[in-house]
Amino acid sequence: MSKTQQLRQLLYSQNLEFLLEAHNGLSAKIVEEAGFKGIWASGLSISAQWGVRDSNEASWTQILEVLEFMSDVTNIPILLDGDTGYGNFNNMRRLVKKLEQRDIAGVCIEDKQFPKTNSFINGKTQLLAPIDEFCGKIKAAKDAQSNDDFVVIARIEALIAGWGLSEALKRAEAYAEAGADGLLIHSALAIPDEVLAFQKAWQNQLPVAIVPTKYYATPTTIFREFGFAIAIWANHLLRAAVTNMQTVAERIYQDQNLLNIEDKIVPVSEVFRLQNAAELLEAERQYLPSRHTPVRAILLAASRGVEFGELTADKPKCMLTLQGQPLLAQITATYHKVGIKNITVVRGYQKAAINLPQLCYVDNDEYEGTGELVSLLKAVANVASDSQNLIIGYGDVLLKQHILQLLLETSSDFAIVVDAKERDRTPRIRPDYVRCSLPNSTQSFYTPVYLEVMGSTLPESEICGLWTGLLKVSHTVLAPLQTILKTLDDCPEMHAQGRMPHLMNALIAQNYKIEVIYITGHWLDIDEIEDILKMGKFP
Ligand code: SPV
Ligand code: MG
Repeated sequence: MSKTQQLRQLLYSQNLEFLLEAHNGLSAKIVEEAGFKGIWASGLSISAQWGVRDSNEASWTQILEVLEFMSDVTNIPILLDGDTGYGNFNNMRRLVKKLEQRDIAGVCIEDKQFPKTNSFINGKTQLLAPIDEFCGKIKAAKDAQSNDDFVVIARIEALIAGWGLSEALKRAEAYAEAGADGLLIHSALAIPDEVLAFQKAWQNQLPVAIVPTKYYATPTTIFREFGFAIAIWANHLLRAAVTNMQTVAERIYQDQNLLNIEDKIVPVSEVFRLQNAAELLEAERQYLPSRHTPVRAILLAASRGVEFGELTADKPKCMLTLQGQPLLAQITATYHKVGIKNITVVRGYQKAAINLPQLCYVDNDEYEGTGELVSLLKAVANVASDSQNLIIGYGDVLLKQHILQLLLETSSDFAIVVDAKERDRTPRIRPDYVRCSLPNSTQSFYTPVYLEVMGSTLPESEICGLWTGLLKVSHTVLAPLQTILKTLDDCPEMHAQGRMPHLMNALIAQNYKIEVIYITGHWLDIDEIEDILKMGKFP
């Protein structure tokens, strides 16, 4: 049932129904969860939660914004306390249109002058609207609604302003005639006598709502017996919030600690529940699959870096310091920035010198007589049955975080990052060149590109770029990866000298597809002293 149909049903049901006040999305949700069938969007409460007066100080569009939050998080109808309609008949028409757009089920307008004052502040001095003018406003509202079920309630303030029962009844007749769907009769007395007298005389020609704020001690059965349609508990969540906020604020101020209040307030998990945080986590699983499969990294850092001579006498090159920070710390910081916290570093040469916190370590103590595939095999053995995707990289390659981000976003089982520009550079020591299904081009931007072969001695004309040392392996292929590494390791030559390109080519030989992500620059392989100098300029 639509929200407008629900409110209409509450108004016309044979039972006494109840609305509870809400003043924002959170309180609206709390009203619904408590079991109420409808919400009173109270002008007093909404203005008070902003710390302003109930005198039209907040603009009507600000009210609309709150209503939108309230409506979005609830499935029960909202009846807006629309004050005097925020202007004349014309403002009223626009209000109705905007309320319908936000799925607000109805509006209650009161027959006072704009700007209104709360009925409990000097009510007797308040000016009523001329009857004919207010009837015009009701008609305008009814003509403006595009949904037949939208409800317009006319609120009579004659008792508040001291004009007595006959004036209230006269107005009731006129408002019913003008097309109101229901009436609200308001009274500031501490006893219900005024509203009961009205109801007795009115004889339910239209359903009548009441607001028992002042005559709160009246038993609800009386309202039922008198046939009122709706009782509105108009400001009680706002007042409850004030009571609790004052108590808690004073307590924390005095104690300067939280010990006395922690068990008196809801845990943050309850706030998360009310915000429906669980739905977002679920949606993220559906819409952000690759980014939200947890990812770990393995960084290969077992070699000394002989090219650095004395600099690496007592530490491996990944621990060379520049600008006060070891190279490895700079590299792992980039991984951390993209959310990869679980990083395993494979140590070998001078392993005790690699002692950064927050990293896991695997040691390849045979690093002198083995190739890097042995290091990788040792690390992969620990993660082969993992449900996390894996990024394999080097402990001496600096990168900008967007490069890792690109890898994280691919859904391919295997993916590598290739620098398309590096093919033009002077050859390095053992460059890992690649030939791919497509060179870097506009076409490769929207067509998947796959690795065909990786090696240091590819013919110049075939080279599409230089591998950056980054490989992504999805968790679903960790077990086959381990098997292939073991098979390679069984070959003595590979055990002694196997490098990552051998692994890539072995994967291709077994028909695995390795997606290629092209980049140009923004990474730095620290291979020689000259590279260390470039590190200072690496942004
Ligand atoms: C409100 O809740 O803002 C009302 C009811 O209009 S009363 O405050 O009693 O006027
Ligand atoms: Mg009000």
